[in-house]
Amino acid sequence: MTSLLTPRDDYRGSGLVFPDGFTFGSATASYQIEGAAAEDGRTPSIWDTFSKTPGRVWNGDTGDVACDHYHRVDEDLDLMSDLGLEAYRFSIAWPRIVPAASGEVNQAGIDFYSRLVDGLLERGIRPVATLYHWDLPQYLEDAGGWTSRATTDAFERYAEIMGTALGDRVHTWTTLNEPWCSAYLGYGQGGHAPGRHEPASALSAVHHLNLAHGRALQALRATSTGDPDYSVTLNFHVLRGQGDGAAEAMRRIDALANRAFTGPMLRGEYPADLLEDTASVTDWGFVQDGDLATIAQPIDVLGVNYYSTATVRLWDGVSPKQQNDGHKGAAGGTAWPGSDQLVEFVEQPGPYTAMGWNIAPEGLEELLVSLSEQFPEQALMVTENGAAFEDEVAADGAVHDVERTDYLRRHFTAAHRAIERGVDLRGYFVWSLLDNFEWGYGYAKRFGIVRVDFDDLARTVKDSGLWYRELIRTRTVEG
Ligand code: IFM
Repeated sequence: MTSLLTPRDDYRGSGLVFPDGFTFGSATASYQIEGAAAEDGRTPSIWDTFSKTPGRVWNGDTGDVACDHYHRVDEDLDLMSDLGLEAYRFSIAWPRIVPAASGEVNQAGIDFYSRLVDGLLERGIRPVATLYHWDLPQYLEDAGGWTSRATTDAFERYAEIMGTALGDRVHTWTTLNEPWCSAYLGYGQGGHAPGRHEPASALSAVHHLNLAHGRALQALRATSTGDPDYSVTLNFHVLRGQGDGAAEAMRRIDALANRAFTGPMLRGEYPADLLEDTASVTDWGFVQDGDLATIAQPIDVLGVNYYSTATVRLWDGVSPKQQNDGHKGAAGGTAWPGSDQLVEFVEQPGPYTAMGWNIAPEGLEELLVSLSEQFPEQALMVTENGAAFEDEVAADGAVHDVERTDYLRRHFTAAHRAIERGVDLRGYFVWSLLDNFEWGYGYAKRFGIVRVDFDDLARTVKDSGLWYRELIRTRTVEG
């Protein structure tokens, strides 16, 4: 079939130069790469428990060893340097820092991240540290997890500890990564740790994560002696609608998935339509006086994670459902109670990545422009974008991941177009530096620009990594 796309629609830009000051980085997360799960005082997180529960993670995979980054940190730092990364976004494993309910601080955990930060700075790479990328200490989940307000007390204290330990050197602090996943996948849909199926708990988790974000920002600001930037990373739903009621379906999911976080964090209020839509699930009685002011701390940069779009339609709860993609469908999805009708996530046109997610670079441009219109004063940073594909190792040992390079090229083109349209976009972090533990998919899905052989843990820079190195060197997107 002849393509109807014009070269501009194709998003395969060439000769696009990124402005000076634009930061090129790559990202990982603690549980996905570190391993050393029971070493140097670390205790289990909810992901250790979840991955060891039969049937929860593909193939029974766990993060016990992962990429063994904990022991190979120097090699990985050299790899980042060889790629020319200007910044590295990593997360800190809370159960390495405060391993027990007693609250005692584990110096070995702090030392590990301190060494990582120093190693980055020695190589001229800016450290971008996330406090929470889903590895909640199990002892906190046992006491209620994110449904308990006490978890926000513990998070504030953890933020104080990290601000004191690293706040002289970290370039950017990020409080939370994708609280949407923590709340809705963890407590509502159950596909992520701790695996609970409780709609009211999911909304209470939304609020406590928002509150934890605000309290952590206060604690980080009070303890950091350097001049860091402060941020949070959200994964936005870029929505398309289908059928009668498309606009209503999109409005509902936008409220649940996007505005439930941007409302309190950036405007100091929960959207009225969100409260109405969810009235049959909760009365939001867990929101206390003063919480919204605490949550709405200023941030220097808003982290944006983007992979694909999502298509929704109203569903009567009776007729056969269309495909409901596990990742995208869980924000409200077919199981979400509300008014008289549910919202269903439906199949989208391809092409797809190995995750089954549609490749839609125009969604990234649209999202960045839309956020900059909604929050004109807010600088933005793409803190995650990338793709899983079925990589193969060629006879010469190389990984010719043409599809991933093409995906990245199209999304960098989208980011560049957003900048041309006036968006204050400060940088872009490719997900991920390394193939790693992809949550419920275990090691079956590879997102890295560096291959990890999970038998001998050897690292091989893929062709996409070489392409990215050239982009960073020249600051220019080429074919
Ligand atoms: O691997 C995850 C990451 O931990 C959070 N954002 C999405 C990525 C791909 O699924």
